[in-house]
Amino acid sequence: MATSDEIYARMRSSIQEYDEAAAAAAAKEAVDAGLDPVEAVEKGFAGAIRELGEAFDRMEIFLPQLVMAADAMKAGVTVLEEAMEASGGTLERKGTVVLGTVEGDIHDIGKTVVGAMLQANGYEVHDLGVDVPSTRFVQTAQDLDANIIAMSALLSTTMLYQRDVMELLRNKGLQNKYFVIVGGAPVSQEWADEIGADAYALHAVEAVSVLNEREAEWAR
Ligand code: B1M
Repeated sequence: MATSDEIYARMRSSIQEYDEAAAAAAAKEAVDAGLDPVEAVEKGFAGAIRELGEAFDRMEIFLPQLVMAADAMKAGVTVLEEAMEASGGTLERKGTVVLGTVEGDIHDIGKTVVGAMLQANGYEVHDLGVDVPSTRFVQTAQDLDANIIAMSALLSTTMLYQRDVMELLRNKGLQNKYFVIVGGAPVSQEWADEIGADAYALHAVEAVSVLNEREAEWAR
């Protein structure tokens, strides 16, 4: 049986080689070995994709290669996501979350990991996908009578749409109706404070712990 480090190494090289089948196989190996799926995303796939992002920044690789690497990562994350969801299958549903990546932004891997983790921890998650218009976050939260709006942004240009949603909520007098949590690589606690969001989380595990700890603020 392979060790966890060997499995993580296979996960990393599947991304570096843009190999979807190898990424899915390595993820399956991680699940079969009983590794924690979220830890496997971080220790296996995430480091490799971030390194490729930096290589893209230095113009050592081109966008099609980054896309192929992201596709490989998605194939692997899909396998791990199923494992995360399965582990939450018997839990009682907690709050209802409307989740998405903000307008103009098509990065969906981190958002999907956050959604799967929330689901695995008992939250009912409505994932609106990527490039979600600000009005859709608010309208869906109203339609579903949700407790929480969760917004991901990976670009410093698109994080501004998180502020847009906050303004929309204030204009509609809904700022106290929903608990808003924001996250994504360029997002910080300072930004969350500046736009008046209720919470910020650095990663998926923290998103769960923040919402669990602050249940009194979003439960109605
Ligand atoms: Co893009 N991209 N990208 N990209 N990409 C970044 C974000 C970038 C930092 C890369 C770089 O230049 N070094 C840079 C942004 C610079 C900036 O604005 N500061 C960038 C750029 C510039 C672009 C394009 C503009 C490139 C171009 O066209 N010239 C373009 C934009 C397209 C668009 O959105 N309109 C673009 C496109 C792409 C791809 C399509 C090739 C691909 C995305 C594919 C996909 O998602 N299906 C891609 C990728 C893969 C990346 C990097 C390399 C990796 C992102 C990722 O998946 N990480 C990224 C570099 C980086 O992040 N260092 C980069 C793994 C994932 C598990 O982590 O998403 O951070 P992450 O999510 C974490 C946490 O952030 C947090 O929890 C997650 C799990 O722990 N989190 C939350 C996320 N959302 C949260 C929400 C929460 C709480 C926590 O609460 C609600």
